[in-house]
Amino acid sequence: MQKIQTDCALCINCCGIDCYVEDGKLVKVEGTPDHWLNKGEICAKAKFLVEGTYSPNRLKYPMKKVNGKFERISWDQATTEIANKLAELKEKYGAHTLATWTGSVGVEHFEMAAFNQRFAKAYGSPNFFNPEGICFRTRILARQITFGRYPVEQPRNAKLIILWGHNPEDSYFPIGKDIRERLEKGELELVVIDVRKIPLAKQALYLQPRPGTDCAIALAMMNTIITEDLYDHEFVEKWCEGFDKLTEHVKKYTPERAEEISGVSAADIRRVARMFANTKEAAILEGVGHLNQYQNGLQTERAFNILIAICGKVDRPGGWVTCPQIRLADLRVPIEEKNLGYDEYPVFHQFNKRTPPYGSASMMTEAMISEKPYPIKAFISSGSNPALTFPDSNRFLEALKHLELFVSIDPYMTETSQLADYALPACTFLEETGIGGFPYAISHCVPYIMLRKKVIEPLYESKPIWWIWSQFGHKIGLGEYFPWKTDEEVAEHMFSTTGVTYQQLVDNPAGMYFGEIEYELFNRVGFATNSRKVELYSKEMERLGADPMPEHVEPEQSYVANPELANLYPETLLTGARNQEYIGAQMHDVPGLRALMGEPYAMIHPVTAKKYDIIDGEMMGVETQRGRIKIKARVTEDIRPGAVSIPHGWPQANVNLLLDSRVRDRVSGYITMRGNACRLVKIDPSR
Ligand SMILES: Nc1nc2c(c(=O)[nH]1)N[C@H]1C(S)=C(S)[C@@H](COP(=O)(O)OP(=O)(O)OC[C@H]3O[C@@H](n4cnc5c(=O)[nH]c(N)nc54)[C@H](O)[C@@H]3O)O[C@H]1N2
Ligand SMILES: Nc1nc2c(c(=O)[nH]1)N[C@H]1C(S)=C(S)[C@@H](COP(=O)(O)OP(=O)(O)OC[C@H]3O[C@@H](n4cnc5c(=O)[nH]c(N)nc54)[C@H](O)[C@@H]3O)O[C@H]1N2
Ligand code: SF4
Ligand SMILES: [Mo]
Repeated sequence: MQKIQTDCALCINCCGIDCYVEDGKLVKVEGTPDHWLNKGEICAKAKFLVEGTYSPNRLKYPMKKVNGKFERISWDQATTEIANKLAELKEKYGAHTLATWTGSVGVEHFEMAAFNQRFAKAYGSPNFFNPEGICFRTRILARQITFGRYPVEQPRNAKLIILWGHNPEDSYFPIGKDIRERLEKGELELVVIDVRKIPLAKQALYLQPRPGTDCAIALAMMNTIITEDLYDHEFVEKWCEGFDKLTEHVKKYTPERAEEISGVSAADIRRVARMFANTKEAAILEGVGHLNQYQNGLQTERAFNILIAICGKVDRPGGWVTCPQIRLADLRVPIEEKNLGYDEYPVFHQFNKRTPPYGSASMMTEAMISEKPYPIKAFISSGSNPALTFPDSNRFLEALKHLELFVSIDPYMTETSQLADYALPACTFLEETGIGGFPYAISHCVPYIMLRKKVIEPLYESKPIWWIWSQFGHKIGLGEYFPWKTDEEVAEHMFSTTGVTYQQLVDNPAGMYFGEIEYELFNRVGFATNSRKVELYSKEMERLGADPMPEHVEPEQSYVANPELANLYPETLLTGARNQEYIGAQMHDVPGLRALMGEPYAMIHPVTAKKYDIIDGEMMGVETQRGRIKIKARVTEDIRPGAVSIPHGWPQANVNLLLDSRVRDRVSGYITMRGNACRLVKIDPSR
């Protein structure tokens, strides 16, 4: 049996794994014992990587839809026909008629996003979309607004962690494991602020807010910290811009007012504020997307930034620290044309004249449907399953009807691939050599890179993602942009700007770790904002038409903002809390994982259940203005009364049928995935 050390690209954590191969077949997966991150452990998903890889749901060959049915075709035919159609559509509608899309896999599979963008932009279209338009960009942008750079959580050095809208034991397995271990050793104090009483909350000071009110809590914590003179005077005086304005601004956010808004007691708010300000090594550890995917998401993130800043916890051990970033080669081709969303969401697209290389996802479906500002007629999705994961399936399905070409590239025959004109089989990360590890510190990870090694030969006719985009390129006359011939050449090129060679990564199979953090970096370089200071008050946000300091804004469908709607839909829908067993809509067909979590369920409190006469385990309806799904009830004390928490990505209970992509964060344009008004419906068992 051969052992191949590589990284697990199933999720953003990128743990180290040892893959065992016998006769060319993957037979076993274990954690790499000396990997700095997961130290030999792997989560439920990775334990079933063998079953997942050899799933009967693998897409074996390129398929073309003919008269509503898929037919097997050759790669040559598929790529030639798609290239010809793209050329025709460009002629007819202009290059911006192409939209390309990649999902969460495009975040940890670097070639995927790189080649996707390279093709779209070489073709002449600005329309590249990815999770940056719905998932984690808001947290990055808000921190760039505040600090001029992107400091991230450093939980391993913290003595106090506020887990704020984040359940890492499910979503960030190695971080969650670390937190639990340190808690058990007594090295750590924990505060959990979450609508659900997550397992870690049982060993923490636990605060349970009304959904979407976290910004008010953060503002009231600032109120306490300033009133009680607990802030870091030296840091504030030297490094913060707008403290006087902030002091005035937060006066109205007394803990008592925040209690009225959030339901968390004023005493608890004061207590947490004091603990946080008085613990030197303390950090807010928040969800990657969760609170950003509320209607006041960007401003909530700004409030967290400001809390960190006035307590002097930036660029200091255990707080939020600036990590060195490893820059992979940039494969993007420059393009002048504006992104979709540029005018509608100026903070997102124009902050300090920095234009992101992707459009607002919510505008993509709108443009397909309205043909404004121009028709989008071609859509290529890779590494994503938007038919299930796009936060408003109805809108996504409606948008598809307007297309003249729809291609889905995925190792599996997904719900999205089923709808496509062409379904093309991609390799899984185990079947191609590429970039591994995580060179950019996006969340609470530190940058490190690995060689993601080919473990097995591509199954069936699967092809590496770079090869597929390159074929489109060669066949449409853009061959000069795609000179690479092998996985290794691509990886070598992408590593060429990192200062690390391909050979060094071959020699260091557990990866190379660039964790050297310069504390108090500000003393050397200041902050990269216009004022060179931390901007508590952002003039640039004000110029772009947004509040310069965060305010509490009610989710527009909350019972406070819209009592009439609440008469019909009195409960609050929360979607997408992660389960360790699954990633996005993936792996639901893996028997080993199904044995652990066989079906989706909606968490509801006994008080909510009683109101509708629903018992634990019963199938019930959940309805919003957008639609209805049927799902099993899990009745538990571990959720706030009135909240209904449903995971996303399940075909038999697709929660995205309940969301409305027109309900958005007005600053970032993010589609609201939580805080929507809903109701439960007792299903008559006799019907
Ligand atoms: N209601 C609701 N909706 C949500 C969310 C929510 O919280 N609530 N969360 C949102 C967020 S944050 C995100 S990031 C998105 C995620 O949305 P998606 O990215 O669409 O989610 P996945 O189902 O993980 O899709 C990834 C796809 O990539 C495929 N894949 C895996 N490996 C490879 C590979 O190597 N090559 C190729 N070509 N394909 C590969 C998988 O088979 C899978 O089909 O969902 C969003 N949708
Ligand atoms: N196993 C697994 N891991 C994943 C993923 C996956 O699909 N599966 N997806 C990956 C992706 S794409 C992303 S973006 C991240 C997402 O990761 P996160 O955004 O960190 O999501 P969770 O860790 O599930 O934690 C979110 C918590 O927020 C709570 N919450 C909901 N509403 C509120 C509120 O209004 N206030 C407060 N305070 N809490 C609230 C929920 O109850 C939940 O416990 O995870 C990544 N990791
Ligand atoms: S948390 Fe699990 S799925 Fe994610 S990288 Fe680690 S082992 Fe793989
Ligand atoms: Mo995400």
